[in-house]
Parts: sequence; structure tokens; C-alpha cells
Amino acid sequence: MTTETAPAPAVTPPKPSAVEAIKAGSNYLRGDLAEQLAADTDHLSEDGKQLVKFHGSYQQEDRDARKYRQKAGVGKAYMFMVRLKLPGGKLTPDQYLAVDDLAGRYGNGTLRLTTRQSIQLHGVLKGNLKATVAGINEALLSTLGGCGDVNRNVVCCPAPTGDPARVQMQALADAVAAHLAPHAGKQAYHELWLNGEKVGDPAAVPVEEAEPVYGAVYLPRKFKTAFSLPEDNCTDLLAHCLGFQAVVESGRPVGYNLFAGGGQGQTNSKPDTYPLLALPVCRVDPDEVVSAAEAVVRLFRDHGNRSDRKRARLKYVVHDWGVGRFRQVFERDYWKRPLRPPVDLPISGVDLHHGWHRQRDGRWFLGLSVENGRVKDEGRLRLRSGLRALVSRARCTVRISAQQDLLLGNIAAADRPAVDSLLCEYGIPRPETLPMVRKWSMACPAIPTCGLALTESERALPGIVSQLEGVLDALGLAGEPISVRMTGCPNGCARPFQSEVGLVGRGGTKYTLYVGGDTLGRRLNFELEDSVPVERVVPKLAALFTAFRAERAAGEAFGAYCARVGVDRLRNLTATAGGV
Ligand code: SRM
Ligand code: SF4
Repeated sequence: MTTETAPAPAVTPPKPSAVEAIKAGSNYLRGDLAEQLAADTDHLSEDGKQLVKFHGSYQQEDRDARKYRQKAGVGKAYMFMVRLKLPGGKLTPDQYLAVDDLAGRYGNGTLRLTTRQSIQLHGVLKGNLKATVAGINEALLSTLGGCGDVNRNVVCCPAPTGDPARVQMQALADAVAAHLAPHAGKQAYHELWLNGEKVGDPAAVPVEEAEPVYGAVYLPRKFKTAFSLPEDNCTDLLAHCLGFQAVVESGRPVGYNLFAGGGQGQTNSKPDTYPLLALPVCRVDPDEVVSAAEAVVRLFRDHGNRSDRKRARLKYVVHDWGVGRFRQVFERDYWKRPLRPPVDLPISGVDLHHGWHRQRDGRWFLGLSVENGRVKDEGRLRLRSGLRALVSRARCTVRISAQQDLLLGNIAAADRPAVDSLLCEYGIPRPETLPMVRKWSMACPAIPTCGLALTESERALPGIVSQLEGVLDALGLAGEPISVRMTGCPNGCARPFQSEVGLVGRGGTKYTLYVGGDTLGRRLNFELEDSVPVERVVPKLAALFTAFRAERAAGEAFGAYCARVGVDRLRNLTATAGGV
């Protein structure tokens, strides 16, 4: 007797997203970018727009000009953002000065320090794009992989203290960045932006030789890596696809806890998108870090979602599988040896690295707070000119933090007074004179440059922070390190879902208000109210701060208080604050 089983219903694999086809047809990131860049046009085609990201640039438009240009019936004012790839945020004095020159020559005259320790130039016209990228490379820097579906800028505590753990982490961050840089993509980059010479034909060799880690279609989406210390989580380790937390014994780094699956972005219309914190997976030795990073990247390459770009991040693989299955698959198919359990090392601090600090070699570094990472001259605060003067005269190294701040290093003790007087001359505030809430605030660029912005952010936050300073001062809470982060949309570029107060653009002048996160980046916040008009934000927060002052437990932080009392009580407090 034969038994017949019904054939299993055919499952149609989901259709790959349009970007997958663009990558596949690009011959390792070339496409027809060379022709497009040479053409006498002010913008790129849709495919060119996608490919140029891998080379470190985004096509944007001047959004301030949008309305009047529409009225006048003229097209968009196209311009490009150029993002450096700067592992650990490190620059020599000459490199910093070269980037500053380029910002003046081809950009909008400002430098934008990013939340991933990089620098962006904004307002570059298409005709100047090649010269800008070439200029960056002349300074021995690069933009390759600053954006696109690859491992993005690797972040790492930038403090040039010289202690063994930071020295090792900074070297490993460089090593991971170098190892995960696109391989054939590098050739394409040279052809397009530098010498124009074609070195061999990558299409003629097997994919695994041409692009050994990524393959011909690269990753399903961006991938982000961070290094941090338990007592100094200045890189927000848990916001990353992949995090390495140093395990330090008797002052020596002896290994790393590997975390996976963090990320911030969410999309309003898609309830299956959300911020998630990375989870501990295993422990690796220092000499295993690079191969562990590659193994996680390979897992993501093979298992990440290639049809829905909104869900194409490693965080959804970890979340959808559960960390147990993630560990299993990682161990069996990618790490290929037994995983060792992570060491329990709670995150216990974040150092903004502000002010003067002695390096181990006897020299000094100075951490400066840069409001929302924007380096510009405005009014009395001539930050851009002041930094130029400081870097030229003190020949100090420059490091950018993941909090959008700047660390000037390698300064001789004898030069400190001269540096201090230059700060004074250019109106650059010493961090210890700044209110806490300002130092702990961050905002993304949003309008006028970001094409995805629903509201203002960088231009709106300083005013809100000024008002908050007044409220906190009056309540005697000025000394509290309350973190306030703002973004112009829920993509989360300033990591607003981990801060004590998150303000996320909803549209027009309305924001979703989040509270209950953690200054140390250990906890996600929660939504308190949606679509809050900007003028009601401060009154609502004032109501919360007043209750916090009266009801807080000893030593309790604002975010912890909000998490403890819960959303219902908080909503009662804010319901009518600032009007209804
Ligand atoms: Fe971001 C897209 C700016 C860090 C999540 N981000 C963008 C774009 C390129 C807009 C676009 O796609 O057209 C923004 C350019 C604005 C402009 O005018 O410059 C932009 N992101 C930034 C920067 C400059 C914000 C800042 O204030 O510094 C940061 C540059 C980092 C760098 O140097 O590489 C920046 N972006 C982040 C972070 C924070 C982080 O990585 O620590 C996040 C959240 C973490 C994460 O990835 O989950 C982040 N950016 C996004 C997303 C949402 C991704 C998602 O999972 O859905 C987008 C949208 C996208 O990729 O389509 C995005
Ligand atoms: Fe643009 Fe949104 Fe990122 Fe802000 S959070 S830079 S508005 S994508």
C-alpha cells in the first residue's frame, strides 16, 4: 500500500527589496556612477543615489529652500552630505585642519560631529563632490563605507588617557573597521574618486575573492559596532548591532563580552519596528575580536531580512529568534567552536570626558562640549575659528566622542594656559561652566538637510534646553545629569530612545515625548505622550521635575524615578501641564 502525502504548499520567497537589485547589478558599487558624476547635472539617478551612500555620501536638498522653490516652479536645490569613515573618531591636527578647509571650500562652512564619532560636511554641490572626497583622501582619511549596507563607523571610547584597556580597545576598533571595509568596493572607490584607474576586473574573479566577507550584494542593511568599558559607556554599547564590552582585570584588558541585537530606529506606520537593546551573547579573547565581528557580520549577511528594509537590521534577527537560538546558530554555523558565557559586568558609568585630564605620558587632553556637534562660528561663539587656532597652534590631536563632543589631546602642560586663553578669546565655554542638561543633550541635524526629517531638531533643541535650564535651576535640580535627546523623526539618530527624556519629531511642530530611560544607556524609555506641541514640552517636563524633586528616593535619577512611578501617574501629572 502506498500512502500519498499532499505536497507542502509552495512558499514563495519574499521579493527582495529594490536596493538588493541595485547592489547586485552594481559590479561592486560601481554602477554608472562614473558617468553620472561626469555628467553636467545637479543630482544623481535613483540608483546612483543608493550607490553613492556606500562611498560615504547622501544626496540631499536644501529643505529651507523647498517651499519658495516650489512656488517659483524651480526644482529642488540639490546638495550632498559627505560623511567620513573615522574609526574611534581619531584625527591628527593636519587631518582636522584639512577637513575644516574642505568644509569652507566646498561645504556650508560648518563641520558636523556625529553621534558615531565621525564628521559630516553638508551642502556640497554635485560638481564639487569628487574634489571633496579626493581632498579627504589626500589627508589620508576616507569616506568609503561611511554609509551604505556595510559595517559603519566603529565607535570606541576616544579618551586618549593611555590606559591599557582604552589603548587596546582603540586598536581593536581600527582592526575591526579595516577588516570589515568593503574589499572590491575599495577598488571601485579608488577608480571613482581618486586616480580613475581600473585595477583588474572584479567581476572576473569569484565573489568570495572579490568581496570575501560581504559578497556581491553586501549586507541586508547597515551594521553598527561599538566598544566600551563597563564603567564608561560613552558609546552607548547597547544601541549597537554588535558591542564589545571590555573585561578588565587588575588594569589589563583580558577579554570582551560580546553583545548583539541593539538598535534605535522605528517607523511610525510599522508597529513591527521598535528600538531594542543589545543582549549578551558570549565572551571572546582580545585576539578573537576581529574574527568574532566577522562571524556576526556573516550571520547577519545570511539571515537578515532582504525584502523589507524597515526590518532588515540584526536586532530583529536576535529578537525574532530569541537570544538562545541566536547563540545556537552563531556557535554552530559561524563561530564553529563552543561559546564561552559572558562575564556579568553591569554598566556603571558614562564619562563625557569634559575638561582637562592628564594622559599617562604626562601630556594633557581637554574635552569640550559641542552643542549638537555643530562646529560653526555664530555670534560671540566662534567655535570653528577657535578650533582652527587651537589645533594649529597647540598641534593637538582631535578626537570626536559618540556624544558629539570633541577631545583635544597631546597637549604639553606648558601649553595649557595658552589653550585656556584661546578658549576665552573665541568665546568657547569651558565645560565646567555649562549647565548639566546642556552637556547631556544631543540632537540630530533634521531640517534643513535631512530628507527624512518630520520636524526640526538641532535648531529646536537649544531653545528647549535653555528653558529647561531655568526650570531645573528654580527647582534646585541644576546639578542633575539629565539626558535630553531630540530627533526630527523616529529613526533615532541621536539615540533618543535610551535617554531620560526623548523628543521625537512627529510632524510640523509636534513631538512624541519619551521618559524613563537612563543616562548610562542601560534602559529604553517609554512613550509618555504623542503629538505634543513644542510649546507644551517644557511645561510638561516641569510638572514631572517638580514631582521628581518631591518624591524621588535617595540618589534616584530622573529616568529611574519615571520608570518606578509608571506611565499612568506621569500622565496624570502632565495631562494639563502647558494647556490642553
Ligand atoms: Fe542616522 C538615516 C544622520 C546616527 C538611525 N541618519 C540617516 C540620514 C542619512 C538620513 C537619510 O537616510 O536620508 C541622516 C542624515 C542627516 C543629515 O542631514 O546629516 C542621518 N545618523 C545621522 C547622524 C549624522 C546624526 C547625528 O546627529 O550625528 C549620525 C551619523 C552617524 C555616523 O557618523 O555614522 C546618525 N542613525 C544614527 C544612529 C545612532 C547610532 O548609530 O549610534 C541611529 C540609531 C541606531 C540604529 O542604527 O538603529 C541612526 N539613521 C538611522 C536610521 C534608522 C535605521 C533603522 O534601523 O531603521 C535612518 C534611516 C535609514 O537608514 O533609512 C538613518
Ligand atoms: Fe534625519 Fe530622522 Fe535621523 Fe534626524 S533622526 S537625522 S530627522 S533620519
